[in-house]
Amino acid sequence: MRTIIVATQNEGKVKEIKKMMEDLKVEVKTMGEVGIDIDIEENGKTFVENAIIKAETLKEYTDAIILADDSGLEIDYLNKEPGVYSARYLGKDTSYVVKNQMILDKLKGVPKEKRTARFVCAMAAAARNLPTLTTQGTIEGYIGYEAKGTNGFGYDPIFYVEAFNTSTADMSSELKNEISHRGNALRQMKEKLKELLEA
Ligand code: ITT
Repeated sequence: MRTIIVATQNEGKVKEIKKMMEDLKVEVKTMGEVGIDIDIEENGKTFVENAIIKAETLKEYTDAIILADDSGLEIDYLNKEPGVYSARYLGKDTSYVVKNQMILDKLKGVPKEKRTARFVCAMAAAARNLPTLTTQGTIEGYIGYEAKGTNGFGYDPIFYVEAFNTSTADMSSELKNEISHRGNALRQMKEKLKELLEA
């Protein structure tokens, strides 16, 4: 059975990705589980560039397929910030309770129609002697007026989806995976990987 290593240090991403890969006939491992501990400089200008940097750097350390995720939140009122800097925005070690409150403060008094935002997720799958595959998914929403919900991670408590009138932190993991940027990117990647694994 082929092994896929999920190339992320972010536990929130690991949880979501592992759950969505349960139906693939592959062994899914984290970097921690296979003893790879490398800090990669994400100096790309786009989500896709960064996902490729992560996957292609790590493929040199293993015979397995590396699956990397680079994602983030674009807030239109803040000129699409934090974007590719989402993990580092307002300080890498600042808690998300504080970061989310700081964003709510920046958008104080801004009407709903100007609070539009989206999560973007780029995925790259790379392995030695194979062409690198990439996909991208997005989910449109808006920055709410208060943090809500305890599921998910990162900016989920302030990212609201119109159709559900609540935040992605206030949704079950099943629902979030069904509609999210990551779910969308991973479903496309699974299709591409299936072709590759069956070839
Ligand atoms: P790795 O590079 O190790 O994967 P990271 O957290 O540094 O972990 P990114 O550079 O891709 O990953 O930054 C993504 C950030 O965007 C993440 O830390 C969150 O703050 C935010 N983010 C991405 N997807 C999210 C989601 O589904 N829900 C909430 N926040 C999300």
